[in-house]
Amino acid sequence: MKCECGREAIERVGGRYYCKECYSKRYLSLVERSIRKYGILKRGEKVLAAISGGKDSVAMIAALKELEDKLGIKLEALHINLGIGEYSRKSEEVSRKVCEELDVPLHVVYLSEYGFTIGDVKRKACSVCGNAKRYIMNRFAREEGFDVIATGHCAEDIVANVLKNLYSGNFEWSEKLLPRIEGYFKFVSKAKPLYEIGEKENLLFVLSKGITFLPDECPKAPDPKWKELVYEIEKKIPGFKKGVLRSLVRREKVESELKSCKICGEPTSAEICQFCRNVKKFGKVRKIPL
Ligand code: Q46
Ligand code: ZN
Repeated sequence: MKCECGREAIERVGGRYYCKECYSKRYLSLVERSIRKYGILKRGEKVLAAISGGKDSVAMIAALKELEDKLGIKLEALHINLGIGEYSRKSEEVSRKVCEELDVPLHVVYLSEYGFTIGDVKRKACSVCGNAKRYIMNRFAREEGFDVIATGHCAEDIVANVLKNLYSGNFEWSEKLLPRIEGYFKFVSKAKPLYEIGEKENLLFVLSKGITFLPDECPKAPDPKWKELVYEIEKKIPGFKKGVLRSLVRREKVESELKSCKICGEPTSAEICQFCRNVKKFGKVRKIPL
């Protein structure tokens, strides 16, 4: 099959065949559009991209490197060696190689410097690990003067977290699910440049660019059933992922920007509330009998 440009196609996406070059262009424009739409990164920011060596974080750092001038950011990378045996050794090796290929300055921090490793943790390793990563990323970024930490969370990660929260009875809306969290107190801002991008799109991007990545899964990775569930739902309800992500962002707007409707004074996120807009649109001068 041929791409529209005449070159050999590698994949069919959204009903169109793409070659490597056209696919990379499409991917970069999707990432850029999403960064601008949600204000994920801001001009002039010094960005610390957290990289594990897996396809998602490698796709993120490669895309940010290509968009660095356009977005007006300054990019550096951080790899945390978690001490999970052979997996961590390979992760560090790949992260070093990727940053060398992309010419991105890399910092490496060893969790063992703090006196333990994730390899030592027998139960609930992921929750200890997640906490350690957040702690080290934030402390390192703040102490080294970075404005924002970028992580490679993709669309499926976020939607799977929403489902997990529902399952465990956590109905509270969490700002952790947003594309950007502004820093406060001693917390540095956090950004998810791949918020709307799927993991298959990330994989295709690193493959079409020929960038090194680590295909191995962390040996402590939990059951992948939540992500599989996201794929199952998406099959039955196309657009489900996007719908969830967009409603998370809308929800934040409603919570943070409530004002009084200019007509009736009831709370609304717009100048005029939806009810008053409906009254204007559908209303006839007809009084409801009391
Ligand atoms: S590295 Fe750490 Fe992950 Fe491995 S121990 Fe769990 S949280 S799975 S992204
Ligand atoms: Zn093409």
